[in-house]
Amino acid sequence: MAIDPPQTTRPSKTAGGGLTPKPSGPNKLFAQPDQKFGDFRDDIIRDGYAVIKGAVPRDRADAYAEAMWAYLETFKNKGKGLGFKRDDPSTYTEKHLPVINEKGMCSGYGVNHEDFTWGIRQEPGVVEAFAKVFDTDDLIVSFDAVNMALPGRKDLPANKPWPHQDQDPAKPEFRCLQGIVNLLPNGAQDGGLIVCRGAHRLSEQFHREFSAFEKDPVFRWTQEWYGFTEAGLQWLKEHGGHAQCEWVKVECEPGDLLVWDSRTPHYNLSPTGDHARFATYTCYMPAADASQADLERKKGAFEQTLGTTHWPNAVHVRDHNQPLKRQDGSTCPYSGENAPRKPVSLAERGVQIDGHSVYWCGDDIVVAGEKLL
Ligand SMILES: O=C(O)CCC(=O)C(=O)O
Ligand SMILES: [Fe+2]
Repeated sequence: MAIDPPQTTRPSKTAGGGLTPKPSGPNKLFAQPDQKFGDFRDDIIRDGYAVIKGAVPRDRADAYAEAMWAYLETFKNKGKGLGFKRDDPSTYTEKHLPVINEKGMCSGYGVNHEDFTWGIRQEPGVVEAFAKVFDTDDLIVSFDAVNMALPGRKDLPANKPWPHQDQDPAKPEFRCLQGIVNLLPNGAQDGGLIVCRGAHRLSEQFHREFSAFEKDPVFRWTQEWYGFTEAGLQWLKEHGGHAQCEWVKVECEPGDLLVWDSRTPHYNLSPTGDHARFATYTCYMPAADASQADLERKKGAFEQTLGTTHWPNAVHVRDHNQPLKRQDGSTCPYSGENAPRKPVSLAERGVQIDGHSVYWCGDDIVVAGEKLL
């Protein structure tokens, strides 16, 4: 089923022809002590995460999920696909699918630029949540992966807990809010996000008093990540007060937006029942916080339809020369195909969504009077 993109208009240009993004205002989350908002932001401050119910209307969430099933069924092969059929669990194997890792993540193949990922990025209820958290209307958005964790996959290694934070321990302040738009019913057996409630508030102390002296830390492939060892988890247990640092499986419905402070320890689980987990990772940050180098990388990712991680300023862009490997050691036959099925039809560098400007990449963005690209 075709999903019409949400209504958008172009952001207005300044007299100089550029777009000047508004930086975060005084009500950015964690900018002041004792903030009270009376909405999901209070949950983030207290717990490190929140669920925004129905951020995407149910009928649209269902249409995005349907688009993802159809994507798998017709994958890259002019409608014929690799033989995956949603109603036939015997086809839930790597031979019939794009490469999806044991965590359910699929990146590459241009999936980050398919119509459903772009549609979700433009959902007003999703954008609105991030605009509130950062107290600015001017945002940039990530080109992050999708999660298509199918039940009963025996051809993948077990998805063991991988508790981590997604930001550099040396930068202890609130910097990033991560987001997941959930698209299928997601109960106790359906896999999904597990968070350590309230532990974002202990993060600075943890790194100062514990991780700084760790002898055998978990390997970090990027500075913007930290993995917890058993000893680190024990520290959290001992230092969390009542109902703090309890590990919680976030249950949610199609269309719910899950957000968490990147300092909140978290991981995901795979489905153990009969149902798939479908979700997209979607994350925004103030455009004014991006540097010129960030925007150039982001522009490159946009033009080559490559994926990023959750960082909207394109801290990491997927290397398109890196082959997508199956478990049997072979390379997926579609590994190098980075083009989405349809070219991304965003002629402009940004759009206005319910009064908020979301920039895809940096062409017209001006920061402090200087045109960046
Ligand atoms: O899939 C999830 O629920 C979380 C994955 C994760 O760790 C992340 O997106 O940073
Ligand atoms: Fe993460």
